[in-house]
Amino acid sequence: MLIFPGFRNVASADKPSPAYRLLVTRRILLYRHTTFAIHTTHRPHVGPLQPGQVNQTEDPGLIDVYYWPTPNGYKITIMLEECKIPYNIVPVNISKGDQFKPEFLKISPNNRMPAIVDPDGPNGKPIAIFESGAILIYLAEKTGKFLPSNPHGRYEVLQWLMFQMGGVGPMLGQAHHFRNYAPEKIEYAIDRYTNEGGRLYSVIDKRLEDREYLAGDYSIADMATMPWILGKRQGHSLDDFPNLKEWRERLKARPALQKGWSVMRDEVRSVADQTQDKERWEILFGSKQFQRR
Ligand SMILES: N[C@@H](CCC(=O)N[C@@H](CS)C(=O)NCC(=O)O)C(=O)O
Repeated sequence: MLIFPGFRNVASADKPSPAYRLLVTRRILLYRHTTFAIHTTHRPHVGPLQPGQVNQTEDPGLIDVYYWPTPNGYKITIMLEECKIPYNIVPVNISKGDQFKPEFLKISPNNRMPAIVDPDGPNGKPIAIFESGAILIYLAEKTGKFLPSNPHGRYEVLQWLMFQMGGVGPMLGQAHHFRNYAPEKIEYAIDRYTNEGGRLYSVIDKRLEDREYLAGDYSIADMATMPWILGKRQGHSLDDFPNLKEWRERLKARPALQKGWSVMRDEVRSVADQTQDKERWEILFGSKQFQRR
């Protein structure tokens, strides 16, 4: 049974056509009515493949992206669009608990998306990768793009990528949590993470005083950081960080970035992400999240 055959080759068009958007919406509706999307019949290869084992997806050559439209998910679709690599999207509805399915945990033991499975990994052997930073480095090395090969340039990019992975993502994630999702308003936590977010904004703002991108040319460090800069939602006005604001606008003007940043976004907002708030909260932040698996 193939539930998402139409998701393949997402990178083939510059802008999602109305037909594509309709297709995505239909797929998501279908998805909402299935108990399990990352199903073994469609994805029998979940987890590292053994040599000689065949990937039986409809497009066996394409990279599968286990994905939901969130800042960490966008990093990967942005990179794939920038590199013009076609890919399959495999939706992981984190509001409904798909991240806890045993098949997904084989790829991503931390029950977080994004993750990828590339049937054509190093030495032609399949590979599964979780953690967005690791995926970005993998794709950069696979394509030879957006990560310099000279050691100085490479470490410059990697340090800003790690700054995003260890600082910008987690701290602004906590700011979102305490500002938007915590059942009680805890002033100390809200201040702590909003202030830390502001401090990180100003580190980036200063860094961009005399350059266009975080590390040399446009790179995976910019792609990882940009989707996390959300201004008011994080308690800050971008007007207070003019270099950061300009950089964000510069990146937003890139058609590939726009496309990667919009994969499933509107469809999920308008159609699919209507899991009852209480159930969603339990899955993401309550007892469901903390069960031992
Ligand atoms: N460090 C991880 C973080 C990934 C992450 O936090 N993903 C969130 C969505 S943005 C997720 O899958 N959440 C599911 C859950 O909390 O159960 C990465 O960068 O890949």
